[in-house]
Amino acid sequence: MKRQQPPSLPGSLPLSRRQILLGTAAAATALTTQSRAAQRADLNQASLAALAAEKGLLLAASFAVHEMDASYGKAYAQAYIDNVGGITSELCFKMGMLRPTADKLDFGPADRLTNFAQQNGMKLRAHTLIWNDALPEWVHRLRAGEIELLMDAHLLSIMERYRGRVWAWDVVNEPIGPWDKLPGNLRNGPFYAAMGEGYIARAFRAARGYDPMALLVLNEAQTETADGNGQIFRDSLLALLKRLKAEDVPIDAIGLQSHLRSDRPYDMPRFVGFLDEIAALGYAIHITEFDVNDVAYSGSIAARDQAVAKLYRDFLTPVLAHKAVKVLTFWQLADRNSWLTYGAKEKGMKRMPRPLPLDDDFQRKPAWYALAEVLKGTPPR
Ligand code: 9MR
Repeated sequence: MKRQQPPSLPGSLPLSRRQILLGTAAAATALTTQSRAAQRADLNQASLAALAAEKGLLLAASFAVHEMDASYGKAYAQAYIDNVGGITSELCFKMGMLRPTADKLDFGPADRLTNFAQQNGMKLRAHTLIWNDALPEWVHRLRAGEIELLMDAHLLSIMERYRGRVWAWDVVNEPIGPWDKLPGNLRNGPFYAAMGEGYIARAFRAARGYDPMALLVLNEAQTETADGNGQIFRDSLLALLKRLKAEDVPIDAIGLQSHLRSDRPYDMPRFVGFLDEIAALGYAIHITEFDVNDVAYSGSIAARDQAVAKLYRDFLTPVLAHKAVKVLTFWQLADRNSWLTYGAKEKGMKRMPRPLPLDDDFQRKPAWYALAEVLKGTPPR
């Protein structure tokens, strides 16, 4: 059989095999570039919140009302309207904001936040009712009995006012703190000092009474890393949850904050095993404060953004695939508003962190696209 000659272009010499292969490779590259561009265009059309909702997930981000008053306030609010279906109060539901002094309740910012959520059809997570940290200074001067009264009064006044408008309450935040060397590795502070571990059960029981409809969440930090610290947090949290379960304490979901860091190790099968254990106790799981501190990534901004996007992919793919995980919340949406950025500015650092899906101008970063891809591939629950 006569060997077929490679096609020749008019007026040119027949193409060599190598040229054809090169041509094919170039065509293939052109195709992949084209389909990548098409994929990007496709993702560009996508709303992250809608993609997440298709999979039975709520996509959310923390929100700070004072940012609406900044020069970029309109773009700030719009970024949330465009990207998320839920918001978490970053500041205004904390005791220090609601009760700046012992004799005053200031509902202004929380009302504003609640209205913003309502006007835009967003689910609202109130963060946080009881936390042994970030308390107004006057609380530290109260006696044990007064702390008990304060806890009960606080839960009643805040939950009665916002009941029906809050979708989930972070009732207790960060109960674990191994550095305090207390039984169960619990974190010390006024509430623990006054009531011992019992403050947790008491807060949840009161919360259920004051708002029987909303989700009640126990929110914890530092459980994500594969190092010894992560292990202590995971073990201590699981042990606490088992004790609370045995006492029938009404908790609906466990919040895992997930402030990831580029300089820490992660072991996803191990972390997924931890999610399995929480789910086996009957709790839903909410990822409540996701961001990536890119402090250890070097190189250009583009290279750092790619590395951040990779950690988004590596962490979120198995986590969002877990059926017990119902919510993914970012801690802010755009780099300029991140607690990490404010912290870096305060320290006078030259290099600003880039932890979030949107940049300083609320434009999409590689992390945004990484999340969109992960959401597309996430199995529905
Ligand atoms: O991002 C929040 C920062 O602006 C506040 O100053 C700080 C104290 O209220 O809280 C930060 O948010 C924390 C959250 O409430 C609990 N988990 C860790 C978050 C980052 O520090």
